[in-house]
Amino acid sequence: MARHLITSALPYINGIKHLGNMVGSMLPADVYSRYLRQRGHDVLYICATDEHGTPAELAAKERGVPVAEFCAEAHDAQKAVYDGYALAFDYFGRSSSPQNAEITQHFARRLNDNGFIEERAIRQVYSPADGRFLPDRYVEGTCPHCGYDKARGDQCENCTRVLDPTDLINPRSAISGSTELEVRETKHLFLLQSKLQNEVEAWVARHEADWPQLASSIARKWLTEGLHDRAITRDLDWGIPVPADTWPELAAEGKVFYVWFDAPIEYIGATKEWSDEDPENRDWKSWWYGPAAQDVRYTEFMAKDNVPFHTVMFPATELGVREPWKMVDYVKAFNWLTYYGGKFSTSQKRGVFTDQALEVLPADYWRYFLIANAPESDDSSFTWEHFTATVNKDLADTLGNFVNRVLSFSKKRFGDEVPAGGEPGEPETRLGEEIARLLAEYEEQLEALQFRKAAAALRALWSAGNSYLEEKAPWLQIKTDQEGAALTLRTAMNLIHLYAVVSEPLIPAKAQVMRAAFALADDKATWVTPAEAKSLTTLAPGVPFTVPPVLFAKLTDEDLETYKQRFGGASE
Ligand code: B3M
Ligand code: ZN
Repeated sequence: MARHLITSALPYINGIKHLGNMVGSMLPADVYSRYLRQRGHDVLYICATDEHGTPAELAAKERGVPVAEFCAEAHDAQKAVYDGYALAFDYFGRSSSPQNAEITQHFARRLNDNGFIEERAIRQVYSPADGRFLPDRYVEGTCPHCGYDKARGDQCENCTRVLDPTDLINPRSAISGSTELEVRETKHLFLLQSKLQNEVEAWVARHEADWPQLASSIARKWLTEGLHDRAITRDLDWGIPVPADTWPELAAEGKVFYVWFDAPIEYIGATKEWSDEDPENRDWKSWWYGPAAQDVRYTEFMAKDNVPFHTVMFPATELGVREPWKMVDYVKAFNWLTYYGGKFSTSQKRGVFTDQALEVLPADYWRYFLIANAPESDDSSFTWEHFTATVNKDLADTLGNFVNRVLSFSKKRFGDEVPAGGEPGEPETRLGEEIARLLAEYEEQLEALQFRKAAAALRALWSAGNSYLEEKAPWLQIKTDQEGAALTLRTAMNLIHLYAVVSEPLIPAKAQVMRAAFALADDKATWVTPAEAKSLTTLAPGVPFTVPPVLFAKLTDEDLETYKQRFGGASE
């Protein structure tokens, strides 16, 4: 039993996310957390909304509500969607919490004490047309590295390089589009990352061998470019204030910390939010600080554009604080999920948003499809054709049909209890060995955080049941050999119970339905041992069962057409 701290990149507050967003962060983190919990590990899965920064401010302005009110509502709206997907966070916090403010200010003071923060007068982009200083991401232009013409002043989405607004070619205001930009002088705090370059490099070198190639290559690229000192404050009304005890002048001017400075700290902040709800039983520091946190294994989930911040910038902050804060052990990074090969786009209404997807079908359909097609080694494309075909083949035919066929046939012939039947023979031994082998493969892939391969192994487990059933054909067997047919059905029911347990990380709701089909006293999804997988006799004769409704609906050509009409398909 180990202690696992798991975080997924914090979804930004301004709006409901699309499916691509969820498959690259929260969903795999949830699958991994559920798996580890079932194996008996001590798991803490933390996430939160990332609430500071300009987009929140602007979204609130657009809605005509105070930004704090906007964020509170938007947080609840996002949380409701994630509940809809059964994302089992231990805590889903808010980066605007007092806990985060306290820890962020503490980090800044410590960085300052250690000589890693400096106050500098800078010349910043000011837009007279908008009447304000433009934060980095509100300056747009052409990327000097790759030529992408919609690069933002903080980062180029196309080549993932971190930028400064003044790097951009042909800069313009992203708010008004105005190109009449001025540069004015103002004071900000700078994090002297250049002083931490060697330490970060040494830290990455100690860890990158374990990381997936996607994470280590991005970290390396960033380190090769060299760590630059970065402004960590902004001129905004909304954010964590610069502490007045340390920087009275900047505090008086109303400077706040840059959203990317406080967002990763919210992983800690949200853990404290969790702990503060039940301080007698929860100890946030034991997950994050000092010797108590030494046995914690910390895994972060994120899409590739977030990798530089997690492998280089946040580690630089943590190192510079010079306190024993827990640093990440494993960075699981994802490529993009595309929509028919193109970008998911909010503004162009292309693609599927997480709330809309739930209007179409229940969460487990999505969870399974997305994990089975997670953009791990490469980008992966969502199409409705692929989605409906996968649902029909894997979920409706291979799993759902098996469950229903076995249970309804047995009920018809042998009544409401698991039948006894004769002693297991050669086919059962062969099946047991196959199941044990596939289960080991599934466990290995989950432990290696290889989600597509894990889904493939799970599918193979379901298929093995189908092959066994075809081979034994109890519907023929029963004509000549009642005992034999009963054995086949009892074995198949044991498979259903095993599926109910091991499918839980991917399809928790349907797994629960499968488990509940059997009237077991102890309905816990405790993981299956290799011996149980091999013997397939955990479910004893005489256990009452019921036949659940069809687990997964088969999708028709009309369904497919409806989805494409509603969301746009290949030709759009
Ligand atoms: N909120 C993701 C984004 O908005 C960002 C992740 C923060 S993780 C600390 O692109
Ligand atoms: Zn670029």
